[in-house]
Amino acid sequence: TPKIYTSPFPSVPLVERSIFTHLFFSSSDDPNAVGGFPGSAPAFIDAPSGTTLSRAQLKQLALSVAYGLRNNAQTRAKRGDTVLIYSQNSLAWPVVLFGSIAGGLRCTLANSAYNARELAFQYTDSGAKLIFTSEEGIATVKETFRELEVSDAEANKRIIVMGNDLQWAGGPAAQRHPAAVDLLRLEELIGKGALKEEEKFDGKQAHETVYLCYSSGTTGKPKGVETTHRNVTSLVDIVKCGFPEVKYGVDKLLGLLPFYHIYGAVKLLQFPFASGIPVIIMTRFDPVQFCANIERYKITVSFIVPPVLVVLSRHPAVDQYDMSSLKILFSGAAPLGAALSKQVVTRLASKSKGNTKITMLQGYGLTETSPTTHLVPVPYGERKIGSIGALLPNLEARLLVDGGGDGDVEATIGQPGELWIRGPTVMKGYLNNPSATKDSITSDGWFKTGDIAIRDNDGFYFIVDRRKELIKYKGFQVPPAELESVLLTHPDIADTAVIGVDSAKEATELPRAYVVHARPDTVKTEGERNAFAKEIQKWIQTKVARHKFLRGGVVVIDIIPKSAAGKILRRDLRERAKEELAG
Ligand code: 4UW
Repeated sequence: TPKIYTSPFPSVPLVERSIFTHLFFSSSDDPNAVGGFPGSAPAFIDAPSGTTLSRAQLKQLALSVAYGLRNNAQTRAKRGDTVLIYSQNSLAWPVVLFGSIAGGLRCTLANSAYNARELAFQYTDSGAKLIFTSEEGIATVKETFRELEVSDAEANKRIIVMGNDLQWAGGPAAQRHPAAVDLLRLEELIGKGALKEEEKFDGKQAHETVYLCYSSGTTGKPKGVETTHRNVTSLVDIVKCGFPEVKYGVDKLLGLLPFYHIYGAVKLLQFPFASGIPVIIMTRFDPVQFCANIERYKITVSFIVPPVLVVLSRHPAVDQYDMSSLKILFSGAAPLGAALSKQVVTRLASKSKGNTKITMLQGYGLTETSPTTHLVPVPYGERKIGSIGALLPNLEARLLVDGGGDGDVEATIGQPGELWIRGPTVMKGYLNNPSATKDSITSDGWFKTGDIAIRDNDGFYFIVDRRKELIKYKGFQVPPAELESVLLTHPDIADTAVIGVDSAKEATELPRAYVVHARPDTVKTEGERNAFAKEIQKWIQTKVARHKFLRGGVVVIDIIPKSAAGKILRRDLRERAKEELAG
């Protein structure tokens, strides 16, 4: 019989509603409340200008954008259509996201560093009709449509600019991109009417797909993850139990992680709103602005990734700003080293002569689990350093070791095994990909994470290894299969394999490519090999987004190690890389 672990937290009741209804309409709402908190309370704040959207304003704007998207002569969006959002963080983001979902649309969230090829893939694969883009993204979006052989006139009808101009929110004006003149702007969708329909399909919507974030899962290229309304409403409700000390009227969150990644989309745009907590939006991570905003807005909580801690452990800005308001730093998306974590806590405490007592916490999750499955509650911060925490309520977990022919067998306490998760936050599946879905979710609903974990006697989990081929650069997914297919388009590359190597200095993995030259006699000397490796490292920068650059190096080899079945032996390459980098 399988050993099924449950959560130490009591189960919470879950709802069958749309995300929009769940967040914006609470049964206890008096006329001045929005989602259980005063409508006048701040929801999102643009860090540089201080422009604030209250909860009531956001609700109004979302219903207005929903109406605009459905009724604008150019967009004419229909329920179930997909919109792609391609923008760095901004105050327009929550308006676009909640406006789209209020209107019954699906959203596919794209990395704002993507190039035209990467964007074209996601646009096509997700079946998107429209693209919301920041001013900065316009050129790439236009190039994307050219790549897809869509005429300029037609392309212009499919683009909506979510610009830096915040006049629609009572904020400052900003220069518009010259290429934006022909394009529809978010502002033009606002104020034409308000959608009243959302309640009509509310219950029915619960199990429909609402988000399509992309993840490579355990193998292969990025796939659209079908996240339903119920996945997200469940996540928002079950994750609250991990933050009983995060309170309305007291706490403020810094929103610096990208909203297009599931971690930001759910933990910054939805969970805080559901808890009545304002989020101060930063466009991107900048060490000085990070510290300055903590001082200026008296930030109490920040969700981060491990490389941010590296910066906080060293950067002089930490000494120049008052960061004593900060209570909780919450890390996820990549492994967090205990030493680094202690170093930052000690530095922040000593600089304020002990006034700053920060609790470093960790959470774990995947795009496929909407995302959080584990987190460390505050009282355990110090005792369980390095742990991803305890299983969240309403979820079940199993740990399985490869039984070697006997199928999968359960790991014993302290023994590493692959983590499987079952529960209401597990995705519906991969979009238009039944075989990948079948490989990752068993017939009785267990999702296989591809991560190797240990569970201790207290029910705390530790990630110790990864079974899947995925590489994580600073929390971003780098699917090796995608890089390999790009590398194979280079005329001088006959074969290749990409793996991740650890950089302790930057607290991240770095993608490293092994390449076989198409004409081996031209790379006989060490000098020739190095020159070719450098050339490839440069070349890839013209082909992929920044987080996929081959920062871990390029190595020319004679043959890629493969199994009899032709599978790349990545473990062998990882061992080899360790030796190369040590020597
Ligand atoms: N330690 C080691 C970790 C950890 C980790 C993730 O890009 P995705 O699909 O998704 C994410 C989600 C991160 C996240 C979600 C919710 C949350 O509360 C939180 O804590 C703050 C973080 O990154 O990548 C999923 C893969 O990323 C690795 C792991 O390999 C997983 O399969 N990963 N968190 N704490 N590894």
